[in-house]
Amino acid sequence: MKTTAILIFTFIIGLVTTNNKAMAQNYTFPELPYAYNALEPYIDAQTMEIHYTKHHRAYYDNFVKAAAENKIDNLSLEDIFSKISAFPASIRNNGGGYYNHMLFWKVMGPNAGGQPEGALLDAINKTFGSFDRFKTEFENAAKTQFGSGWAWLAVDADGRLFVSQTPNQDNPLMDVASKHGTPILALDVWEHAYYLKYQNRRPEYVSNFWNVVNWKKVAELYNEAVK
Ligand code: MN3
Repeated sequence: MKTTAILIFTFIIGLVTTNNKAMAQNYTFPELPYAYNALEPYIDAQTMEIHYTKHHRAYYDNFVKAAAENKIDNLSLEDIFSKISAFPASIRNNGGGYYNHMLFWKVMGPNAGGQPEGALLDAINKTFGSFDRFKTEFENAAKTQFGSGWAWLAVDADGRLFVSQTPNQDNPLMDVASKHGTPILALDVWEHAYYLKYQNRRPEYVSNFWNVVNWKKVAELYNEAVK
């Protein structure tokens, strides 16, 4: 009787494990939501294609591999980032690269630019004084990030906006970030993001970014983050 019970228990555990394995691969490589040349002339087609098919793809592939090796591929990226200091560099760098580029593609688009409306614009005006002052602060974060990294607009736990910068592929969701929150706007300032067109002129790339920001999408992300 006892043996039967153990056998049944083992069988159930086996089922659960198998089910977990089937669910484990919960990461997907997203479609680019526009054509490679859609952000011309501000971001050139060749940069977009290499950035998406080579750089982003490599972060994704390496993250999936590292997540499986570390047996954390049943966790969401948000869960992993919230305790990223406990994981090896392969998870931090590749998981960050995977997530950060997904957000970056989403917050840009053709026929974009201008400025946000509604609750997001109100929050920007309240936090930074004006939309122009916000732009200056964000541009400074992007220009002064030493070496490779990202500039962010994010929402903290109290629903307040902040601008920050992170090195390498870190992001504000990570427990190692100096300012914590949910990112709603991202700008990649790695040289691979701009060098073909702008060479060393990062400030020009940064100021042209405003022409391709999809504020409708950023506003959606803001509304979700403050819910
Ligand atoms: Mn990049």
